[in-house]
Amino acid sequence: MIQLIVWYATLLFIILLAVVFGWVAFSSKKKQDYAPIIKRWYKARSIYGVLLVVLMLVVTIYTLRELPFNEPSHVEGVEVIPVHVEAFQFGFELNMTEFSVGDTVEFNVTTKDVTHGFGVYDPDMVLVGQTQAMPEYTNTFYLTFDQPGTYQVLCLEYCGLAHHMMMTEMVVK
Ligand SMILES: [Cu+2]
Repeated sequence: MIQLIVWYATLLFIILLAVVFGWVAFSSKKKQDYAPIIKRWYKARSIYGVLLVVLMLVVTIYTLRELPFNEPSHVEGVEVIPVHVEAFQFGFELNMTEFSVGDTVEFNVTTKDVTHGFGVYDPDMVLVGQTQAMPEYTNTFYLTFDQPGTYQVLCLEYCGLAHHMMMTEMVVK
């Protein structure tokens, strides 16, 4: 619901911007005494502007073509273990914290209060997966545990005075 409202609001503002831009461009053609002197620089600026628009369009389309980024990213057909994660100031509630090597887990992450991060670190303290914990949203990501040991979960979003103490553990056997 909220996404739909945001989407329509964005669309509305894009149209508004385009209308204002068009109106300014349309009403800026009055002749002035020094027009011939700067005419060719206006031309250069136009070419530069068009080049910029084309470049930005290409970059935008190229970088947005894979949206949404939270599409399932596990191998099709692999059985996943759904785990519910609820972040809060200042900790995490997981309905399951013990797994086996080779398990593919589907973390469904949300928060009770403010926005938090959910970052999973392997036993060598290398970040192996993360997502944002957002109020009223559930963000999903998939992780396959490929080595045994104790995995740390740290909050990756500054969320208050005790943010640095916000962590929990998962054990993989
Ligand atoms: Cu936090």
